[in-house]
Amino acid sequence: MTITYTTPILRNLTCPHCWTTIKPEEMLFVSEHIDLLGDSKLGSDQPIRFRPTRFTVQGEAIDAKGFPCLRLACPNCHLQIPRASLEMPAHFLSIFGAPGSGKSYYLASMTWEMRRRVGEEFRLAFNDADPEMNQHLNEYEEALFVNSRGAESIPLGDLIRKTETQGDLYASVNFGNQNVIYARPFLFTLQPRNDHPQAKQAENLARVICLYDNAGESFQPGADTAANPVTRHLARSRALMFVFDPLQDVRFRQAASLMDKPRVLSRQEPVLQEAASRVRRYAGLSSRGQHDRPLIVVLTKADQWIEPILGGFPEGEPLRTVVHNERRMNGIDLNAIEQFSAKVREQLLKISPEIIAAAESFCKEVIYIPTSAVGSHVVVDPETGLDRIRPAETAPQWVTVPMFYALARTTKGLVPIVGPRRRSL
Ligand SMILES: Nc1nc2c(ncn2[C@@H]2O[C@H](COP(=O)(O)OP(=O)(O)O)[C@@H](O)[C@H]2O)c(=O)[nH]1
Ligand SMILES: [Mg+2]
Ligand SMILES: [Zn+2]
Repeated sequence: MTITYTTPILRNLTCPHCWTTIKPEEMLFVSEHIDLLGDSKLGSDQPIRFRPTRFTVQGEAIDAKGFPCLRLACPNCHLQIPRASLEMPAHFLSIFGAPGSGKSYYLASMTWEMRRRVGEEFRLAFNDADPEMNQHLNEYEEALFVNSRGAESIPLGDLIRKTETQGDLYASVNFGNQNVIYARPFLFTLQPRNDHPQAKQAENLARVICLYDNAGESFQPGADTAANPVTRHLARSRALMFVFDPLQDVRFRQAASLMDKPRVLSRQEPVLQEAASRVRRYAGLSSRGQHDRPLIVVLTKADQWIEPILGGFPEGEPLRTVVHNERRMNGIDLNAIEQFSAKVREQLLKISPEIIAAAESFCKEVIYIPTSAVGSHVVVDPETGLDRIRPAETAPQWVTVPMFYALARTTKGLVPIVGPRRRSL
């Protein structure tokens, strides 16, 4: 008997953990009965993965102890794959940057804002593909935005714990003679709602968005190996997001008069150069070849530097109202984003030109977008010099702009674009 699914399924899918191409009929199921622990690849505490031979009338697989099973797993790495991956193609987006540059805060803030806003503003549905798999990100979002200590002033750095190179964000798979560590993706479904202008095309436009939050250390030279392919998603990504923290650059701190704050300084262009060399290697480009996917340089922590450097964010977000079926919705104004990017680039060129050189020799198209994951209510503790915030006052700035820019450039029809349309990549 073959597996029957109720909704249309893809002919092939890509595992978001190990990137193997899988046919739906090759998928494994995850046992549900409590006695069926001890998977050959994942270890003694994980339920056994199996290829089903018996099904319930509803099409659920039946495990060796007679329990119905719904959870799916990859036949190669045995890691869990959400059911939505059978119905919607994967859309990979990588986020990378130096340690402490603000990747985890950015990611949490961006997904929180996406959940809150895309429904009414863009008539899209953005949901966890599998809440269990996104648990860590959900915890980050809660810590930043629905913290039970909302009214208390908390050191900013205490809200989200540092991303570990080992542990919960990574999965270890035993392939007999080799253990391989994979970065766990965060997976979301993004699909047009019934009132979206392209609702009829919903089946073709829907995507499983796969986001990766790597520990910065994984981007240090030599940290990606066959046993530790934690950054291979870069070459699969439709758009790359390089998180650049201006506060780690001493010249930026000088220019923004932030010299008296406690500081972690680091050079960040080596991360970008390392990412470029890995992408070239995985994508088979020559050592000087340019990648043809958009590179979005996300400048984080703008709450601290945007006033002195750029005089603040532009008035309003780069969105414009469009009318569909007599109701207003938002379209994305690519020109406004590109104009502001040109302003940012101009300053960056004066202050840290090597970031621009590294970015622009890597990708043909580079865009620079400042963001703040927490907004402008950050206050400096006069005793310690550390930033503090009341979680109830967090108000992200421009965090969805990089994501909408990426979606507008890499998908067709999901987000309305106002102004001249460009080739999608
Ligand atoms: N002022 C300010 N600080 C931030 C912001 N985002 C992150 N940070 C600080 O930067 C630190 C490192 O951020 P994190 O996201 O953990 O960095 P990662 O190592 O790149 O994941 C945090 O502990 C925060 O203190 C922001 O938007 N504004
Ligand atoms: Mg992190
Ligand atoms: Zn896999």
